[in-house]
Amino acid sequence: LVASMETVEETYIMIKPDGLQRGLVGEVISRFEKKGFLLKGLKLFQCPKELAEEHYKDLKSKNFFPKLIDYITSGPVVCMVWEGVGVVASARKLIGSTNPLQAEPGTIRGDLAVQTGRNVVHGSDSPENGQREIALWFKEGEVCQWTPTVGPWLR
Ligand code: RTP
Repeated sequence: LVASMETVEETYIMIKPDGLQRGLVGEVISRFEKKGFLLKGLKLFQCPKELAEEHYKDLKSKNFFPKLIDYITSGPVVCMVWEGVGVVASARKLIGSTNPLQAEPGTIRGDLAVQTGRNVVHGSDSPENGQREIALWFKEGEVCQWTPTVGPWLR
């Protein structure tokens, strides 16, 4: 096997309240599984306002910030940690553009969403933010370190 040039990374992926309520949890998880990434953390969670504000702190000055916080805290979200070679950028590609109308068909948002303010899923935008967000959403011990026994085909 030729080893990949990319490094193994972790990213924080979150199914937003609309994704959960529309019954898209299996669909979203399935896309990451089929791609070949490794699920290391998974939980259903009602996000407190303070955590949503911390998560999206870089967007605090935006006019849509209050609406965004209301949206993210409107019901439970599904929090996930996915590991893999180049997973941060690849997950962003699988998710598609922020505005679902501009997202390519074949992406999660391109296939499953219409509105920017209801765009189903979040993915970290850098490995550094991935680590920051994992630490924010998961407690110590909630993220599993494990290796599948099927072989190193995708890693
Ligand atoms: P995310 O962080 O959720 O993965 O989204 P993103 O990087 O694609 O987009 P970002 O610019 O970081 O915005 C975060 C989320 O805020 C909502 N948003 N609403 N004009 C608007 O009403 C507006 N713009 C952004 C979206 O839910 C977006 O995913």
